[in-house]
Amino acid sequence: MFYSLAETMLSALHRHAHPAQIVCKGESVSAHRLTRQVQELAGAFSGIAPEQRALLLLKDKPAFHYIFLALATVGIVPVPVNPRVDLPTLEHILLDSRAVMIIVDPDELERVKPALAVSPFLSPDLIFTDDPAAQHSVFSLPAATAPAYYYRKPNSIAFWQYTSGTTGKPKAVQHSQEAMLAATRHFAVETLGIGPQDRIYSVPKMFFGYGLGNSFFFPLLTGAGVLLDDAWPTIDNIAANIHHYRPTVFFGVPKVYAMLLKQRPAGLVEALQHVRIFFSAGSTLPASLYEEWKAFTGKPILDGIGSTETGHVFLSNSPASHTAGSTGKPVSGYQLRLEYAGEPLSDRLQVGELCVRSPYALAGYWEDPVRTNQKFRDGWYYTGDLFSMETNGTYTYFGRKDELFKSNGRWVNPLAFESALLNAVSDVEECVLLDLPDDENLTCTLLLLVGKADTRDTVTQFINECTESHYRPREMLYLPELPRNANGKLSRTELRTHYQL
Ligand code: 3SK
Repeated sequence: MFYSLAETMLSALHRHAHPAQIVCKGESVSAHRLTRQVQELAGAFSGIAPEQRALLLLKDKPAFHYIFLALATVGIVPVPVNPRVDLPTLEHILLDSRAVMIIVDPDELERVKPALAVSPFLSPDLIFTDDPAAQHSVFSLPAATAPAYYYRKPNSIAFWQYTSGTTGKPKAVQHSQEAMLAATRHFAVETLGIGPQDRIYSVPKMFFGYGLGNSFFFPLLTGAGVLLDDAWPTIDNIAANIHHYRPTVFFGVPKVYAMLLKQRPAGLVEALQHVRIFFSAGSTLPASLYEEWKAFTGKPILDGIGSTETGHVFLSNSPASHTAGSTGKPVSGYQLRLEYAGEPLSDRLQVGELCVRSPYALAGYWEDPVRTNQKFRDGWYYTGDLFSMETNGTYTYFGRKDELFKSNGRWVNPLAFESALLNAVSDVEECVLLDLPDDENLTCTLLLLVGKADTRDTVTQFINECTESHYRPREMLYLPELPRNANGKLSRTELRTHYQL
């Protein structure tokens, strides 16, 4: 069977005919206008040979939707990349993907030009911005022909994403045409119940897999409306967006919820009354944050975990079943198992590495057999995340496999320590237990904390009374905030290079 992802998405748009499919900067784009823009642009792209890659360095705005769908219509493979990407990473992505085309946000074009010159694959005629008034704008290309859909098999590659994981240069994940249709059906519709009645607002941006599902695939395929904000998120613009758009589904990361709780912008609780789903992913949601948010808004935050490799969220709480400190149950369509030392775990309460399998997920990284062999075996994706499964089938997170370390010859699980500390001392907002070499190259621990400085005594008391001696940090350091990467994630590797004992 041959088929087109773009055709499926455009027919869903036609079916729902949303009058305000996208809202951005106070303006609405109807499903009808979106379709027209896609078709005009696809006509302009139809002279370019299909199945080649086009990098999109675009902010969250309607042009992202037009361009992605127009490229998919004619069979060119869109590769969304953070518009603020640093130049060495962009050079790597250009060379690794052998992209022939790039469309760059006008604010970033001058900055990234030196990296573009490095690629022999990029065609100088195919370097564009999305600024309609600029000379090299995709929107001023002549629409040569009426576009024809480029039909391929459901498992043919539709788009790529780059993921850095915890180490190394970013590697490409190739997604099939059916991957995000399955993710939308199983996660957005069956788990969260998203439909045409909803208004979605995702703080994570579309260059990140989490945001791409939330703001591109889910609304267009389900008929829900979506708010796009081209500004980098701050608490002020998040609060203003909630106030003006009144979303019913809000996608965030734990840090966003923690900051909203801390700053409590005026009128926020009233504006949040329309939200029926608060969702969180990207990093684990502490039980204390779940409880505080529930006390603040009256509603829970549903925590889940996903990955670029699997398309989207594969383990999640749901509106019908949610517990503080739990990551929930497998999303339908995904098989999960826990493995320890190469064997599936039989005892449900033991901790093991979470492995995921789905008929739609990729089986390896583009041209990277070494890292493919590290992360994929027999169709299973090895997440590197440690979980236990409770007797009711829900999963609890226990940190990253590669974050366990030995101190005084005994294993330390930093995440278990951090969540116990956050639960025990409510004035600690965030904490990280880092393993660092001391002067004699022995592993010692440093505890980084965000919170009120006067928690020092309570924290010390908790550590002395509630933890074993090998968990005791050599030093404690209070910081205004913890440094995070562009996806809002903490990198312990980067933290280790910043701090010393
Ligand atoms: O949390 C993540 O890393 C993620 C990545 C891609 C898609 C969805 C999610 C939650």
